[in-house]
Amino acid sequence: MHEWWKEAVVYQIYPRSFCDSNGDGIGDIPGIISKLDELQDLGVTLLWLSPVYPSPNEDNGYDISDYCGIHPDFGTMEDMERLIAEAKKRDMGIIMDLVINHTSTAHPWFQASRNVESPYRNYYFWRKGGKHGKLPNNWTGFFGGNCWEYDERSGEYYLHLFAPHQPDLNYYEPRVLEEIKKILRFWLDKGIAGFRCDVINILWKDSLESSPKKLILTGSEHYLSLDGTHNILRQLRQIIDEYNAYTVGETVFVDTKKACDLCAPERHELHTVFGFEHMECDQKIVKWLKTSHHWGKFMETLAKWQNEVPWNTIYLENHDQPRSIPRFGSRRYHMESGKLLATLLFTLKGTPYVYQGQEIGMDDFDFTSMAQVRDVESINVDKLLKSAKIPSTLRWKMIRATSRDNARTPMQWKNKLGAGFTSGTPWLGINSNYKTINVEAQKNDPNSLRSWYKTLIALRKENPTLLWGDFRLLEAGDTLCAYQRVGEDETLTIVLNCCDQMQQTQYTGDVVLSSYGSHTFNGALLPWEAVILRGE
Ligand code: TEU
Ligand code: CA
Repeated sequence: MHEWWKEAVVYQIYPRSFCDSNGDGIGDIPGIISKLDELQDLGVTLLWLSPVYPSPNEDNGYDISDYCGIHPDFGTMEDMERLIAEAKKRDMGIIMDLVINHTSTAHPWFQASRNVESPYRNYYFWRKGGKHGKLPNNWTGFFGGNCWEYDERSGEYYLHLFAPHQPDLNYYEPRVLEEIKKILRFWLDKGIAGFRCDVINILWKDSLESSPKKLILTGSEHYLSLDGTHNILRQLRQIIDEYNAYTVGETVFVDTKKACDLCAPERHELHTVFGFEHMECDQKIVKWLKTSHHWGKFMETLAKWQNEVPWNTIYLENHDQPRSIPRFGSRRYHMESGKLLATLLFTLKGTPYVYQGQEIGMDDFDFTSMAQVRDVESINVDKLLKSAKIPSTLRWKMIRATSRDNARTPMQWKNKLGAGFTSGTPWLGINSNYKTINVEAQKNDPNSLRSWYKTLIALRKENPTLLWGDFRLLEAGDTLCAYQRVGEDETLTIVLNCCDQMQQTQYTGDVVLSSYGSHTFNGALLPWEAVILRGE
């Protein structure tokens, strides 16, 4: 089926870091509106906004205190309505971040639930501890450490799989899901196109028993992709379908089988999921232990998802991951490898996601110490490593390579103080390379990375083979990858030279596009060159 969201090109906005309209150093909704023309020019059709709701910002908005409001830092509900309308005028839809595994501790439900007698008590998981400060169970959380916090007022602990300020909602209490359904309708009635559903496959906890498994994420067998979650998703999907809206679930620790259980069309749960497997190819056990990146393994993983999941999301970056060029490409061939990564993004089968700044090749942060880092996860991990007596130079090396702040530095619009992001002091340091890497410098340059994104987006929109053609892997090597998209009356062959050297290959065909702009092809590829060929 050719549903509308399969043809979409999604652009993720991290609002705090996108565009600041009033000089307070924080990106905002009027700032986003002021950039809609630029986004339309790029060709993207759906905008996913990371959370813009009221929040104490312990985890930059992923700790929500009011699901039906707008954080004053970002503007007003009128601004939000204007954004939806202005986007619509430009044929763009908006998807909101739906964070319903947990709320903020500042949410009125949680505040009420601290009272043992309150009808809201059961909205969260409250448990007594044992003697001598023994916690209710031995689970460990996503940001490291245990996941119970003691509340003086009620004399019990509450469960939080993320930061202590993010208490998990208890879906055993049926009223919780009823509240969530109302929230869905509230936003869908405002005309949004769908939701990106935060850590959506961990909603249901089957028990709070301790786990014999002592490794990473102890206890996770009690909440990863369980039947209770599938059941909740089917209920939410009914509302989504009433509005012909779209959902993409952020699903942690899923293999292709589990992914299919969450997004196969006949199951009526999510439309698509974000898998993590390709993003975990360069890590050992946990994300803070990086190993080198190998294209062979990376491409094979992508190919596995291409072959086994009915419709994929294609992404190489988001607000939780370091930037893609230094990670999968080459600093030496910055622009060239950026173009190759873009080619991969738009020629695989699925709905592509571009994260803000990716289209101009934004780099990881250039901070020099922990003092500049704001990410709650990095700060936590640094503390944990410190208590394990890991020396500060090694700690910094790990944080630097993995911190989520790498992707959260402000958007680089112009070569001027504040990078065109803000006229004030930015909430997070701007990368000093804004002078050369910025939208203005690339916008009118036909050879820029941004122009290459534009070219590929335009090609994908008009080419049925790139949209619907079957995927067939030809080669997954550490320096050379090739695959085909097989359409009804044409076959496209995509060849990627994933290294700093030139390479002679056996591939032939007419050039549809080359990232070096060449029109002929004799099998030889320049460093990080990507070509799309017609014919086999
Ligand atoms: O992320 C969930 C998640 O599992 C990871 O990507 C997480 O951020 C971390 O890297 C685990 O090691 C989502 C959001 O994308 C993230 O920004 C939030 O912090 C998190 O949920 C909690 O809401
Ligand atoms: Ca602002």
